[in-house]
Amino acid sequence: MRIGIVCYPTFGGSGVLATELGKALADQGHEVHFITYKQPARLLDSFHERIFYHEVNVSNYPLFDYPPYESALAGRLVDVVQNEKLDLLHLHYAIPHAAAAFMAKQILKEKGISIPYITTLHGTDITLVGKDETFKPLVAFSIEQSDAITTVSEDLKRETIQFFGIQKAIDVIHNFVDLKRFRKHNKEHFRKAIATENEKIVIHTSNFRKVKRVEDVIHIFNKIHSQIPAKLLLIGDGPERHNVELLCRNLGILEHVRFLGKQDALEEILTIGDLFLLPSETESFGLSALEAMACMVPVISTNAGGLPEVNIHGKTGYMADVGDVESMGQYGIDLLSNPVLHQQMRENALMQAKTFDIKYILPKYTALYERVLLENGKSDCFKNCAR
Ligand code: GMT
Repeated sequence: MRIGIVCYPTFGGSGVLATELGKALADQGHEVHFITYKQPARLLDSFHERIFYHEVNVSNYPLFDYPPYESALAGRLVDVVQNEKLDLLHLHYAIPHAAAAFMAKQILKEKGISIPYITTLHGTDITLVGKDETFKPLVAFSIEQSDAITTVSEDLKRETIQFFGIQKAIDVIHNFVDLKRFRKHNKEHFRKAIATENEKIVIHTSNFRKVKRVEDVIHIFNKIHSQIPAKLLLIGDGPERHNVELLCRNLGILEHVRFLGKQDALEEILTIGDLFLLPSETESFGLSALEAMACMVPVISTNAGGLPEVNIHGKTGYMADVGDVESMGQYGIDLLSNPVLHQQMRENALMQAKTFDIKYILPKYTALYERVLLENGKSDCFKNCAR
């Protein structure tokens, strides 16, 4: 198949997932075209003969206080579909990708070209941004017009139906992890460099947006640290970073907290972790928790959104209500002070992560592509185009 993937090229979960999916499809012999405004972060380190990148350039004409990205994307989609003879488009994140794909599809139809599009909803496009009344009519319409819709959790499917009243069937295809990359490595030297006194290592990774409640991470860590010698590694960056640093300073724990910024080789850091914290306000799935679990790191998270589909309370870690930092801190103490329980949870975390192995999830996407192509009378292209 020749597949066009549209995503946000940043370090966010939806962009990461879309890029890893594209790489896996290319490994299987499909031709993958990324269409976005910047080279996706996880594509930068590799070259693949079947992966192509098409940049969307938005004119910065002085009249445009708000450069029309959606129109530029629609125009680029028309061009790429037509010239690269794409079979289908797969959009990650509804806003503004689904609307741009709808426009492109209509334009191409006039030219006698049929291009089905699949929209994968990742979470904040529905739970936060999608709930902005300004976006609602366009988001609801362009999702509904998709040839297929997927969500990354059962919970997000429920939310989407409830809020947008979507009538079309929604397939749930969970996030996946590449267990060959995310696994426990022996990095004792790195661990010793960070935890010079053999402290426990607690990790959080996110884009430091409000929804992640990174200040709660600090309060949870503070409670753990009051009883167990520990270090906190914070990976990622974003708007809350400054407040978080200030809070660490006010609590007098800054020397036990390391801000590592954005990191590519996440697996090398996760592998030295004893505990992963994800106290988000909402989380449609929680890819970062899954990646930690694959590295045998138990997770303490909230029970919001799709997190209970990933983190199993009392087995792979613990969950508590949003904002309940006391309980999350106490769970951390219980876990880190009990080596037998800790080891058991490490193993359970890996077992659970294995159920989301890319080898189980990728066929769900390819089966969906096949179905959509068949429904659109493009069965030949499915048979002929896999190389
Ligand atoms: O976590 C973020 O804020 C980034 C966001 C994104 O869209 O890039 O991640 C969302 O998509 C991920 C991949 O499907 C999910 O694992 C995350 O749970 C989801 N984030 C939220 O729902 C807050």
